[in-house]
Amino acid sequence: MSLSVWILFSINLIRMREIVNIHVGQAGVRMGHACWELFCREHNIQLDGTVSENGFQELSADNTMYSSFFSGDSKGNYRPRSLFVDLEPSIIDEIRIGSHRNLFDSQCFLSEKEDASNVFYIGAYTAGASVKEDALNKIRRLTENCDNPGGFIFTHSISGGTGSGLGQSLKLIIHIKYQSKALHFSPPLKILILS
Ligand SMILES: Nc1nc2c(ncn2[C@@H]2O[C@H](COP(=O)(O)OP(=O)(O)OP(=O)(O)O)[C@@H](O)[C@H]2O)c(=O)[nH]1
Ligand SMILES: [Mg+2]
Repeated sequence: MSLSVWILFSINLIRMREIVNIHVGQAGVRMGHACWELFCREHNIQLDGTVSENGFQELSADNTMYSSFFSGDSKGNYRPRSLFVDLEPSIIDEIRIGSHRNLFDSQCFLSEKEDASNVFYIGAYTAGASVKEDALNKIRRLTENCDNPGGFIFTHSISGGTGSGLGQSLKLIIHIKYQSKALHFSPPLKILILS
C-alpha cells in the first residue's frame, strides 16, 4: 500500500463514523423517539440541542463523540441525524409539538394522511410509493452531509403495513445504493424474514 493511500486509510479509521437513523411507522417512530431521548442524556445534550454545562468536559475534550449520531447546525447546536417517516401524521405530530420539538430539524419529519392498515403491500407499493422518493431524497441529503458515513440504523415494526412494507423497501434500496451489509440483531426477526 502506498504511503498516501495508507495515510488516507488511517485518517478514515481515526475519524468517527457517522450513522443515519431512520424510523418508519408508528412503532418505529416511537422507538426512535425513545432512543433519541436516551442519546441526548448520554451526550449531555439538552432539549434545544445545546450541550449542558460541563458536557464537553465530561465526555471528551473535542466534539468527535457527538458526530456519530448528531450533526452540528449553523448556530453550533446539535441536531439528531435522523428521519421519521409514517404514512399517517398523528405519531409524528406528537413529536413535532412534544417536549423535544426544538431538538429535531423540521427536515427530519415526513408524513402522509392515511396509514397502510397493517397491509405490507400498501406500505411497500401503493401508498408507500408516494413517500418513498421524498424519504430517499432526505436520506441522501443526510448521508451527503456526513464526512465518513458508517451506516444506517432502522427502527420499525414487522407487523404494521408502513413499518414492514415501506421500511423493507427503503432498506432494499439503501442496501443496493450504498452497498451496505444488513445486520439483524434479533434472532426471532431473522427467522421471520427467512420464512
Ligand atoms: N414496542 C412498541 N410496539 C409498538 C408501538 N406501537 C405499535 N407497536 C406494535 O407495532 C405493531 C403494529 O405496527 P405499527 O408500527 O403500529 O404499524 P405501522 O408501521 O404504523 O403501519 P400501519 O399503521 O399499518 O400503516 C403491533 O404489533 C403493535 O403492538 C410502540 O410504541 N412500541
Ligand atoms: Mg401506523
